[in-house]
Amino acid sequence: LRSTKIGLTPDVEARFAAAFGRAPRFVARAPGRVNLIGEHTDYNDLPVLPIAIERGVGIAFAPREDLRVRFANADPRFGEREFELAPEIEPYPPGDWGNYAKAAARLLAAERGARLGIDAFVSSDLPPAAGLSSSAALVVACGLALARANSIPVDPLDFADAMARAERYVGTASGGMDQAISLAGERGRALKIDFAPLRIERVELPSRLAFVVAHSTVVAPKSGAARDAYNARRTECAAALARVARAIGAPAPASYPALIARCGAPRLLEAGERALDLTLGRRFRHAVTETARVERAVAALRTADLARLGALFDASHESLRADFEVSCAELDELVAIAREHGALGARLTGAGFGGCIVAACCSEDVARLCDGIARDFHARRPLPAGLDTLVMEVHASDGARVVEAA
Ligand code: NG1
Repeated sequence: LRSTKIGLTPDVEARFAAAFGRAPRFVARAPGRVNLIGEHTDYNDLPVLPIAIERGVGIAFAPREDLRVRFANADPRFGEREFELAPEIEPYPPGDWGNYAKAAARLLAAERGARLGIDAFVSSDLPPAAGLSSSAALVVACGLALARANSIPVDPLDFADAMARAERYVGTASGGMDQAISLAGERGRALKIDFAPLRIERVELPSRLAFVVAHSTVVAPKSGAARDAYNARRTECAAALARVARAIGAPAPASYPALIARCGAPRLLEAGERALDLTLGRRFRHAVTETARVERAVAALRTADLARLGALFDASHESLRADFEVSCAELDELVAIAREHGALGARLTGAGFGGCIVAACCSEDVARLCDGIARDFHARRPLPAGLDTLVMEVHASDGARVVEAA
């Protein structure tokens, strides 16, 4: 798959025509992402370090002259959806894929004056609910399609911020990492992303370094049970912040970045230990130590210190397992197997509770690592429905675009 073809089935134009009786005018493409490090930090306004990948969501579309928004989907599990563009849109039942389209449509109607709908055909080569950000790719691609249909200008960071707010319509109190990397990603680079306000720093990836993603076979749908666990982590982090800020007399409004800038990580960790009980203490420790690991990972990439990067991946996984409690037995086993087969380091990526790991390795070790994982992990497990690829190399790729249909 070339990065210019993300998410599109080859016969997309014929299928669009079959669904809507005319030809598509444009194609919007939005990549998924792999977060290299900085997990469960974005909603604390702390930095993350993701790459956009060559897989994503593609939407072939044609503008309409009324408010109707019509969606067909290449995946037969996701049926057709049709609704009207409006500043308030009644959601489908929780878990319905159409809510991601409604999320983007509602925001563009409410905040950017969108008044023209689209006919749209969606296809994706991102495994859903795998921690590779299929949901944000879908929201971003829908948003870009509606923006183009309405001649609404798109500045990547401003639009990322809007799409992050838009996605909360589905009921997940998510941070803004996925939308930002999907819109601003760059080939060959990771982006260090900071929040409030959203800003990016480009980090060149050493040419010897490769990334392999492997699925744990545990599906963790963010619209289902994992949503409550995710939202609970966010609430716990906010409660921990409020208590520590009070204990050290920090001025309101308190934020994680402000506390780290004020005290430095070591003193802040001590304050956390004094002020917090077991669970909140562990959540707080993860947030603060993970932030230090992001900064160190940027330095390791800039100096091409791959062994150091691998050690930081390992430490991140351990913190997510023991302190943040978002791993599971399958993810832990997969991480261990990756290390046995030549990974420099490995960690769960995305929200956790299942989904994928990311392993860092030297380019020449990719095949050995993929084969080892397939043999020692996947060969012993049934394949979850709808997953075509369980282990793959990923490359840092360009962000979302709208182009004229061929
Ligand atoms: P995924 O892996 O897409 O479920 C979620 C959040 C991110 C971030 C990560 C954890 C959404 C759309 N995305 O990612 O903002 O908080 O978890 O680092 O909820």
